[in-house]
This record gives sequence, structure tokens and C-alpha cells, in this order.
Amino acid sequence: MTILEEYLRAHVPADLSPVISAIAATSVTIRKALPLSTGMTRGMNPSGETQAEVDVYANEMFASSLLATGQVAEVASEEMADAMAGSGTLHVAMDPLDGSSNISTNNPLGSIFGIYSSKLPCCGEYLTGAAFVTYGPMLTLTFAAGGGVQTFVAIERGDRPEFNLLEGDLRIPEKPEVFGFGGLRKEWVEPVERFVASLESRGMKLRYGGTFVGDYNQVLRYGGIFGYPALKNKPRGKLRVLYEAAPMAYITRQAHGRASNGSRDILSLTPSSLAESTPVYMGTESLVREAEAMITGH
Ligand code: FBP
Repeated sequence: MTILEEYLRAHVPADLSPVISAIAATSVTIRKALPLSTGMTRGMNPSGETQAEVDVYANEMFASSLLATGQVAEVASEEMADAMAGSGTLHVAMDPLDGSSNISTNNPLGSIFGIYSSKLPCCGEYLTGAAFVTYGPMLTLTFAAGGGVQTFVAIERGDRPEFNLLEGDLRIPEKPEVFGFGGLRKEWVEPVERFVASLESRGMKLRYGGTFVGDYNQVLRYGGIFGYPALKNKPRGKLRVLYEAAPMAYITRQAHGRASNGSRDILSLTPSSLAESTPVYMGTESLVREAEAMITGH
């Protein structure tokens, strides 16, 4: 069994490796804290969403462990208005706890990280690595650092779990099986309504639980498409470019899929603010290109 530390030493650049290691170690702490903090706070994040207790806790834990690596120049977060400064050269943008509104229903949760080589906000093409943690039946860490997509699983060994390779060089299946689209159907723009109806008519299975990470794991495994589309009342959709869409787009590209805002590659977007959002369509390349053709009309 390949363990994470071995893999990082052999395959990941020396500045990125401690960052991935810190994410893995801190995810174990977050996992343990989940049952103890299921409440909501009175606080609001910069996107105007009520913060769950665990949003605030996860933000503090990940920010301090990332800065403690000495490799990080700044940490920006969905839960903070401004980035925190550090002494390194890498720029990390994170969604410390994705889908936190699902904690009380015990649905899968996630944490998402984009590791950039340029000051934030910046274009997705400056990503040098990306990672996401899934808090589900298993605790898994999926990441890409230029050499394909790897998934490691936490296995209880002694007092601290060890991360072992679960799946190497993940490729999104070309034969699509599942789809999941967020937002209220009555709010979808017309081309999206038509596109989803065509997926249903092809007998594809609906998989939507309301956590980006949990839902996208299904697409990465079975092939298909995840979308949080442009809405009639929210033409920029809901998911944030820097913290959510671009890091998952980086992993999608490394897994030979495609990630789009409906007309162009999400990694080509340059957000003008830290919390800027974008419509998201990602997964099996052929399906995403089909969605783009319907949305752009050509
Ligand atoms: P946060 O919990 O990080 O704010 O994430 C947003 C999110 O919960 C995604 O995980 C999910 O895909 C989407 O919002 C669900 O939105 P909706 O409830 O509108 O379908």
C-alpha cells in the first residue's frame, strides 16, 4: 500500500508537498469535530450565507496549519473577507467546509483547496495544485499536483490515521451515467432546462445531495455532469471561482474531463474579487461541450 508521505516525496514538488500533508492531517481533526459542532452561528460569510459553527472552526484550523507550513504567502477563504498573510510563496484559496448546511442531515461534506502561484484573485491557469477532502463513509483526500489525480483514504492505525492510496491516476469515464444540477428548476435558464430534459430522456441517473464535493465524486467515478447553473435571478450562479469552481476544474482537467462556465473553460476565468461566483458545468468532456453548445446556441 502506497502511503501519502511516500507518494508526496516521490511525485510532488517540495513546496507543494507540505501543503497537501497539512490538509490531510487537519482533515482528521475536522472529522473528529463534526459530531461536536452541528449548530449554526449568527455570523455571515462574505457571500451573505449564515456560517455553521464548523465553518468557523474548519476555517481557523486549516488557515493556521497551512500558514504553519512556511510555504504559503496567503490564505483566502470563503469564510473570510480578507486573506491572511504568511511567509511562503504559494497562494491558497479554500472552502474550508463545503456543504456545511448538510451537517445536521449527516450528508457527505467536503473541504476544497486551490493552490496558486500568483497573488489572489487571479486566473485559474495559475493553479499549480488542487485538493478536496470528502467526509463521507470514508475520509478521503483527492488531489492533483501536475501528475494526474490521486485519491488517498484515511485508515485508523494506532493514534493517528494513515493515508493510503485508494485510487491512482483517476480518469473521468467517457460513457456518462449520472447527472446533478443545483438551484431550483423553475429558476434555471431555458437552455439548461432543455439540456437536463435531454439527459433524463437518455436514462441517465439523477445524483444530487446538495454538497458539491459529494455530488462531484459521483461524476468523477461514474462519468456524467455536475452543474450549478446560471439562474434567472442569479446569472453568475452560486459557486465561487477561486474557492470551489477553479480547484475542481483543475482536478477535472487532470482527469481528462472538461469544466465550463457555459461558454469557456473555468480555468481561463480571472475573477475580479475573492468571492466572485460563476455558473459551473463539469464532468465528461463530450457532455460539457454539449451543454456549452445548448447554452451558447452554437
Ligand atoms: P458551501 O456550503 O461551501 O457554501 O457550498 C455551497 C453548496 O452547499 C455546495 O456544496 C452545493 O453544491 C450547493 O451549495 C447547494 O446549493 P443548493 O442548496 O442551492 O442546491
